[in-house]
Amino acid sequence: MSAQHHPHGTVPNPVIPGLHPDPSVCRVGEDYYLACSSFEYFPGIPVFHSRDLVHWTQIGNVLDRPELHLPLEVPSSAGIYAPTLRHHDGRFHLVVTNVGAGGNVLFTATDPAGPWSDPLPLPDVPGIDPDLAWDEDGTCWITVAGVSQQPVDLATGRSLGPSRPLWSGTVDAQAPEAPHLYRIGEWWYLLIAEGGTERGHSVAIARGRTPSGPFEPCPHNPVLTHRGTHRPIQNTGHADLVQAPDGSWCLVLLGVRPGGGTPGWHVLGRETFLAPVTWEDGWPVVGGLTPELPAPAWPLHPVPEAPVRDDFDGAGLHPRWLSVRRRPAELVTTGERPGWLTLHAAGASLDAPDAVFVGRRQQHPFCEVRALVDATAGRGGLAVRLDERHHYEVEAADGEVRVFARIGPLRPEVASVRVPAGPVVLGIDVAPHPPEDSRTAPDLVVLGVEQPDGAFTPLASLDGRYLSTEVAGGFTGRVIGAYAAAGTVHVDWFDYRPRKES
Ligand code: 6LW
Repeated sequence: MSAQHHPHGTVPNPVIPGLHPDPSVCRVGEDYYLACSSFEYFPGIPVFHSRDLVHWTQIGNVLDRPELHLPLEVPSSAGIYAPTLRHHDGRFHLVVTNVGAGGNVLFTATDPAGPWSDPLPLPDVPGIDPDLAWDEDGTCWITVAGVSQQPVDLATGRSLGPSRPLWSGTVDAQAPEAPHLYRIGEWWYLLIAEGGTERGHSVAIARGRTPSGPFEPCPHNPVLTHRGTHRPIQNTGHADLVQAPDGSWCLVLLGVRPGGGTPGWHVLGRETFLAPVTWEDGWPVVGGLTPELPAPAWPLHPVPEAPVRDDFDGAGLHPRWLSVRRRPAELVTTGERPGWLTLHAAGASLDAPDAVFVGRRQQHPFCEVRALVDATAGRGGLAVRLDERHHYEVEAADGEVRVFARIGPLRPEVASVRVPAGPVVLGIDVAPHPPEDSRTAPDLVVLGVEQPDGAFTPLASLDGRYLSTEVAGGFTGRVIGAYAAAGTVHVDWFDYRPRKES
């Protein structure tokens, strides 16, 4: 996703919009690489490349092999939490927690686009949010949420010493997590998140003379929080420090963009934002974290905008396409009907953990999705998914198009219409709710069908709050895609078009 220049010399923030939480970044010469959590979605752990920390291109996924998929019993929003990505001794190292399916593991690669190694289990490393840092004698220290630390042999995955508690944040703050350790100048800095990943989220830092402390906290902690403010970016935390191309410093971090009336609902998940950092008396000072960042002083390297249309004419799918607990390649194919994506239902609906669903993250507050769907041999269509209990779908089958809304325990059929036999263009518009509408929704999800003359016929306009993280719970955000609930469904093309209001 490229962040295009804005006429008055700013760049949009988030720099990686949509469900891209817990960003971890590393610099290798003039190149930057970043990885994010992916939970139940596969391929897992998306990897991005940038030359300027502003414009990012997804170059692959760490978890992209059939044998690495998640067991069906792993709940949504469990699975792959919070990686740390580092480059050391000529190799990329990534540690991550597979919650509910094995705990902490290490992957390595020479090329961050892949292939990545098999996972090396780290059985002695407890908890979540593992961080990697090496001291001068080459010892690797893994620090985890809580905050505790132990030396680990990365050849065997076994610990080389006991786990020891470190500085664990400011007094009484909940959930000290997302630790990252850095050697900068004469100090070792320990950066953490605290306050929980909701509206109380914050970033705090301490420093010491050794990688294990003792650490003195920064006198102006938290160095970043938006709690208690009206700022449009909320839940700011889970940060990673990185040196910019001009030698200055930045934070990448997660944040959300709530919409609607109180308490506010975020629907895109936790997104990756960028914030400038300066240093005063050996402590970081985080600059303005705003939706329009002043264009950085260093050269920018814009990247091509993602195409609106996926036409499935090629052999595989772009790395942005996701399925649940399994890779899309295990569920769909572009080779059965040339130029079409073919989905064979496995009898599971979107309510099931093994739904045949392939989608892409919603990355804009408002967007339009259209797809040409041939369900003459089955039943399926387009869906906006939060999890198995929160999704809206427009479904074609047997010359009929129907809209369903799954909200917690409820799954009413909301609308239906007869359509001519054969392929049909289904559509989902995520639109601002009209100001005169007192529903204070963050958005309206409008599901419908295109008539043969191209006119879009809305069948249902549903309140978007029920597909928000505040309602569904968990750690993800919306994914919009195609599914098959019965038989075989073919998709000729899939259009995702941002709406300018965003
Ligand atoms: C992650 C923790 C957090 O492990 O949420 O925002 C958890 N912070 O650090 C899942 O993303």
